[in-house]
Amino acid sequence: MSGAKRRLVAVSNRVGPLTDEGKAGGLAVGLSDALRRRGGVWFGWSGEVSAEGTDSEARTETVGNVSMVTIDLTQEEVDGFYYGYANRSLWPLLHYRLDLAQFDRASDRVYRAVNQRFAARLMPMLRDDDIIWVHDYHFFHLGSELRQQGFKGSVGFYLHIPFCPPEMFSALPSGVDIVKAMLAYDLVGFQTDTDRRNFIQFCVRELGGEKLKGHRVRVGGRVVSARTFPIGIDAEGFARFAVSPEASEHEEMVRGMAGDRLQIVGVDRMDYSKGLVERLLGFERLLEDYPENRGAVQFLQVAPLSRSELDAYAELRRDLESLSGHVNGRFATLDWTPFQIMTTGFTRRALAGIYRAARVCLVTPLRDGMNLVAKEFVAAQDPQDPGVLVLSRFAGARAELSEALIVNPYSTDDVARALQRALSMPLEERQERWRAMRAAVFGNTASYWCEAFLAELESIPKDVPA
Ligand code: GDG
Repeated sequence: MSGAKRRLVAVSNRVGPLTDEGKAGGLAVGLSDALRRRGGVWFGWSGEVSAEGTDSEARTETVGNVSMVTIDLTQEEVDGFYYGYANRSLWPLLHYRLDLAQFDRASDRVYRAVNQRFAARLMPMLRDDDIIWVHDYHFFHLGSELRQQGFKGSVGFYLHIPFCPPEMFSALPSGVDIVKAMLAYDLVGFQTDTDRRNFIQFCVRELGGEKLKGHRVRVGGRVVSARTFPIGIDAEGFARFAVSPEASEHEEMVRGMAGDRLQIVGVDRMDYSKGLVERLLGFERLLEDYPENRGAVQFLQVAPLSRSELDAYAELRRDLESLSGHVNGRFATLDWTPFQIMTTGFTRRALAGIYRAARVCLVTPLRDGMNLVAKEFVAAQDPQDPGVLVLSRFAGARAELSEALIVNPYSTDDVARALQRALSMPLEERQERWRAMRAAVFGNTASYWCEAFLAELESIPKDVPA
């Protein structure tokens, strides 16, 4: 292989930021690093709605050797592609919530059409030896569309969310089409071995595929590589944030608010996959079963609103508000409010300070691809006085963070017991557990994740002109 790195073309629903480290999450950090190193294009939806939609003129913002290119969607495309198929069908289903998944063929059609349009708009930007990396459940069909439109080079796909078991995935009316479309990629990457196995099992059981050596699967004439690449964070960068003036100011504010009470913190988009209701019930059970905590702990949940146009999300908000009123009404005293929820977001530096003020971080999703909050919490801790991570067994992060207190988020008793243990954990044990988790978080960063995926994709031979 020649020394020069091939140009990278990344596709994701939303793009950027490329440079603003204060705003960038794990995906943006990893990708912008790789894009800067290789040069390339980052292509996605502008977030804008216009009458032209996917036919709109592309907006390009260029920073050094990287261009961020975006196009609009029409209102109909937003409704069918984004809210409809991606977030009413795929998101709940892939998070094992068949009860919440809605299927309708109109939004399936719009989803495919948007994938086809994105491929068509991308094609003229591509060079034969580009390496294309498509992200997440919004674009399952994009690779196959690129192939149909004649692209022969390397195309990889990464799924940021779980892949549910085949018995469940088969409920999706267009499930077979989705998996067949995934076979057009050279490499499909997953957060955990469980997700990867679920995908392979679907190929074997439902499509008559054959499992080959080296994490490959053959279906008909197609061979695809399916590998696990757990996503990481910019650990050094986040640890630096945690000692920035803005972080310290927020750390002090939270500590001031808590007084000499121990602080429990949760940070999640307001999404039913994050187990927020179950978590609050666990906190209520703590106060019920371990009364010594009454007046001695408080719980701050940061939960910025997300997808609030969808019924399931509006309902979750109502449930949380009423449960939080119930818990506070039941236990509050004149000088103590046990639970506080905030739906406005913070900057990343401020968040780092909030994590640092916490004695316990509750990360208890019912199902989560990875969960970067768990890793950010670890990176933000003070080595002299680290907090304790209580982590769901159903978060992808569990595979790397086994030194957290692992809980079943559906079990109110289990969450309450783990909270009690975390709140009374001696300093030495906290430090020991934190050191092990720190090693994991700093050992598998966003950049490492990105380069591991790209190296694997590049190692798969393609017959394209150099
Ligand atoms: C998907 C998968 C996978 C939260 N509140 C604020 C804020 N956040 C940031 C966190 C964290 C990010 O949002 C959330 O990331 P998660 O990984 O926890 O969850 P999803 O958004 O569901 O992400 C997930 C991820 O993709 C990456 O592959 O791990 O499993 O579901 O970075 O810090 N950021 C700011 N203010 C807030 O108030 N600035």
